[in-house]
Amino acid sequence: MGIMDFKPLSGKLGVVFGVANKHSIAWAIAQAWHDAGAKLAFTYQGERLKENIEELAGAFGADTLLMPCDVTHDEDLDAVFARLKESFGRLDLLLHSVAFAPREALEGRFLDTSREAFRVAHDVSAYSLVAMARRATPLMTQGGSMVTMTYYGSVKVVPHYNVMGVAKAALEASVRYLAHDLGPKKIRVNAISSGPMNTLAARGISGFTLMLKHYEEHAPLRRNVEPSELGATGVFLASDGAAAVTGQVLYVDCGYEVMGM
Ligand code: 0WE
Repeated sequence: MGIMDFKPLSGKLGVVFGVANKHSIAWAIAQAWHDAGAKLAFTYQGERLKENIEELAGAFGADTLLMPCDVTHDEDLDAVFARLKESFGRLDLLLHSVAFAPREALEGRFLDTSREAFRVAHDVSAYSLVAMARRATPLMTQGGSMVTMTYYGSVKVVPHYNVMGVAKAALEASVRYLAHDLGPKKIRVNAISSGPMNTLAARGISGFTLMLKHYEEHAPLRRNVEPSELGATGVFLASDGAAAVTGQVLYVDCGYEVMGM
């Protein structure tokens, strides 16, 4: 038996929110969960992204459950978890890898954030975890693991991250409160704080290439994070190896977060 035959998530049933294309962090973690033996269902946001996900998830078998879901619509979330109950009967893993703030809110001053941009950023990027967790809980009858993605801009000022930083702070606090509520049910809730990644969400952010270069020069490991490394951390958090880990923000950033200058 080879080392790759070790399947820490064998028999686990999971749902993944946030795959847009092959560069998505959600896709990196989904592949790692799949390789570790999990059976996965996926949601996609809008018809625009349906073809992408069909092509990607098709590799996991033609019967892979794919469901449309706008995380700001309660009816969409209700339908997703109803179908998960029908198809899987139970749920063990949930990946939340969803964020959005209106473009203009990520460009100028935080001071100028509109009420609507603030609301949308928090609804999509933070409340959606709570909305998913509440619906997933009754399906996690044997305990479970929920994982979300965050970024250091929640803790320190990263110029232009603006309202997303405030929304990620709300997300990280939500992780702690959910961990408290769900611990008695053996459901763990954690966040991965990733270094910057070259994904669709990062594309077009002015100065993003410079930001990758900055991390490469200043992170203790002197490089950027690989998608497969987020995958491996996702497998750890989902596995029994992390059975005593909940409510945490785990930095997977090549050590950048420890630096004071
Ligand atoms: O969380 C993020 C980005 C999430 C994101 C990206 C976009 C781009 C397109 C949320 N909303 C939008 N809205 C859009 O219209 N990251 C951690 C990546 C990121 O984004 C930044 C960063 C980093 C790092 C924006 C400004 C400064 C740094």
